[in-house]
Amino acid sequence: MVVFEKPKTLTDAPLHYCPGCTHGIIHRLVAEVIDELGIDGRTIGVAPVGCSVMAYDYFTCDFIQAPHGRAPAVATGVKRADPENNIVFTYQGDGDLAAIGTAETVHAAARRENITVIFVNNAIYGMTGGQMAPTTLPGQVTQTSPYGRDVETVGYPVKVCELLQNVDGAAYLERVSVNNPANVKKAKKAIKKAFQNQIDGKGFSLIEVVSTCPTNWGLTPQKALEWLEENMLPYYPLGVYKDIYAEEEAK
Ligand SMILES: Cc1ncc(C[n+]2csc(CCOP(=O)(O)OP(=O)(O)O)c2C)c(N)n1
Ligand code: SF4
Ligand SMILES: [Mg+2]
Repeated sequence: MVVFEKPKTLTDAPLHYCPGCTHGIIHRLVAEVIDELGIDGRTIGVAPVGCSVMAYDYFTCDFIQAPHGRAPAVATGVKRADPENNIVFTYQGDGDLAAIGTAETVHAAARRENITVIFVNNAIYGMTGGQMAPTTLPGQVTQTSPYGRDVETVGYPVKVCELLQNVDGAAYLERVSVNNPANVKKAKKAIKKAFQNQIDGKGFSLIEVVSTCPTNWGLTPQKALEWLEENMLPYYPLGVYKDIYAEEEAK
């Protein structure tokens, strides 16, 4: 008999996330992967500043909370301190990873740090009340773009997978979503591969999860999923952006 249980790597703490927020699903997928790979005793997470700042309350593994945007730098230190034993992942929002933390992200990839990055792209600064993020879509209304993001004045969204595709050190980049059950399964597979790559010493892996923020998008959970499908996915197409080992094997 298959029993649907909470992953062992999640604590009993109730999640503080808003109804319909995809952070909870992504936490669960990361925890399931840690359980299945049997790495709970040696995994260390690095929490960002953002809505997931308190991720350390929800996972049973060790956690460090990094200053805004600095998670890849902190993860680098933790990984290099004991590369054979430590399995290190960062969990970061788009404001954290693609605005204030852009340099840390790009250089950790360039150095091919053997870490796993979980990047939650919800096109907005959720925690601080819905300001425009680097990934906010053209025309998207936010607290700081009340007439819609005007690319003429504030520039174009940053596409993280496409950007890192051109960084030689990046080993594995995939963009997934958790907007329906089929995509949740694909997201888990990608997250698992990103952790397995680290176990195998393969280097920098980043999984971008196209996500919702119903609260700051001003939508119900259901409408937020529809908005994601209609607006986010055409701009941020899902798929593998880089997998150097698959490319080498195919040669
Ligand atoms: C150095 C610094 N600058 C700015 C902030 C304010 N701040 C806190 S969270 C945040 C953005 C969070 O957005 P994101 O990373 O997209 O995460 P989300 O809440 O959407 O999951 C900002 C700008 C801060 N805490 N520290
Ligand atoms: S503000 Fe947005 S990202 Fe933050 S918990 Fe609520 S729905 Fe999730
Ligand atoms: Mg965000």
